[in-house]
Amino acid sequence: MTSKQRYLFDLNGYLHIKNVLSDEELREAQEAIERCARISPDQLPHGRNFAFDKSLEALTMHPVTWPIVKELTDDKPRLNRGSLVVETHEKQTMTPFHCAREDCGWQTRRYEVRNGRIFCNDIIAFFYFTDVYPGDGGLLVLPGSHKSEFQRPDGLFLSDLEDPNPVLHSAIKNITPRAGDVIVLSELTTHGVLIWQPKDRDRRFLILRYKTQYFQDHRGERDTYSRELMDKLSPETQELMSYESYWHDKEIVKRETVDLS
Ligand SMILES: O=C(O)CCC(=O)C(=O)O
Repeated sequence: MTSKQRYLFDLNGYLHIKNVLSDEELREAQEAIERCARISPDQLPHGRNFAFDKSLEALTMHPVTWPIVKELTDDKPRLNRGSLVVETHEKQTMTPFHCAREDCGWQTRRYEVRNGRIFCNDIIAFFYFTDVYPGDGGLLVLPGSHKSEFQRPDGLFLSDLEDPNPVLHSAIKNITPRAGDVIVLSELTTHGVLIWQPKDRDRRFLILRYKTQYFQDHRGERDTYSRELMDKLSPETQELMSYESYWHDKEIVKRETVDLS
């Protein structure tokens, strides 16, 4: 994690990193998601996810995000899930503001700074494959809310979830990544999603969810990938997804960059 990234992540609770993907990485991922989007999600045992193609699986340890994932988890990362999203204007309601502290209890999530490094036990990386422009809708964040000490009053910021053009409170920021950009967000940072406006374009991105390797956040069926899916993954990804003890050092973590075998 660079000192600039560390400063901005600590300040805002998220990072918007531009042009993370090379032209080739972006093209391969876009082709994969296009193939995946042609299959109905109910025909895929776990819906649309990162295991669909190696180009998507490789993003779990992308050279730009890998040092960030390692630092934030204090070198004890575990990939929990990876879902592909294809969102169109047909979704008529916004995703309300939420964060893991509000959803799961303040005791469950941590954001700390120790020895000049940031620790956070629940983070998300959004890899974008299509462009988002101001006015399109999409991701909203409340910068700085990862450090909030007070319960957010009910309905603060937005109450009508079906309003396609709500007036945003000045504390809220609409993030507009372009294809190839990545957003890294602490799950402690309050966020929501505006209704997608364009009728001729959709919003395509990959959600990668990381926790610490000893953090149990099992939500039943939703968090369990089949043996068949796990067997398809490269050994490096299987290691990234494994639960381990507090003391165990994963082999992949010792590497600055990880190529899938
Ligand atoms: O759709 C998005 O941009 C964000 C999804 C979201 O809120 C989440 O994964 O927690």
